[in-house]
Amino acid sequence: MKRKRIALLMCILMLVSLSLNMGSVMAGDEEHPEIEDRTRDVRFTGYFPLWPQFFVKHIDIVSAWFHEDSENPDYLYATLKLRDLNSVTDTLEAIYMISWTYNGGTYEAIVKLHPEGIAYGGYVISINDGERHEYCEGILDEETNCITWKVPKEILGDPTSGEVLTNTFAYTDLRCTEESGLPRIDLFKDLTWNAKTTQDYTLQY
Ligand SMILES: [Ca+2]
Ligand SMILES: [Ca+2]
Repeated sequence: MKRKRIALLMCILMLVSLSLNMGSVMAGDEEHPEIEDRTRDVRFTGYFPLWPQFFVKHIDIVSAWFHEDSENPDYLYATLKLRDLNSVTDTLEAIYMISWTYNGGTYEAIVKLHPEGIAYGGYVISINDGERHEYCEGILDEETNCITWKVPKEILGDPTSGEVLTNTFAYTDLRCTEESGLPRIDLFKDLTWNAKTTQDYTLQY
């Protein structure tokens, strides 16, 4: 009887320790992305297959995932991984975006890069009742080829644990800059309509 009690006590201690450890781990990661896109699939104007692809690899989406940090529970992190991210573009404007819907609203986290560097470090457009632009930090990391947005959850109306972000989607676009005076049409695009996987994200905190 005594042995059984000790075994039960040890099981409880192990479960408590496990749940404490899980609380400090960032949810969502590169190994389990919400979106896994195909590579070498950038298209001319978004519609026509393109070959070769080497000159557009900086807008080729590899994957995208959401994550959170138990020590910063007021933020939602959204990360977009490219095949070969450059923080400076050659001549064109590069647009990077992750979008999702939550509570009837659509949200788009965006970063724009220009030939001279970052044009917009990051912002979120909330398309609920008309567009609302909110600044949020966009972090570029050329080593990991990732852009990460640090989205204050208050922009989304302070969602709580267990609520779900749906219609997750990512998109990149190369087009002429405003300064060029050329038509601002979309020249090269990668969208995740053809992704291998697209999943919802359940908020952890
Ligand atoms: Ca791609
Ligand atoms: Ca794609």
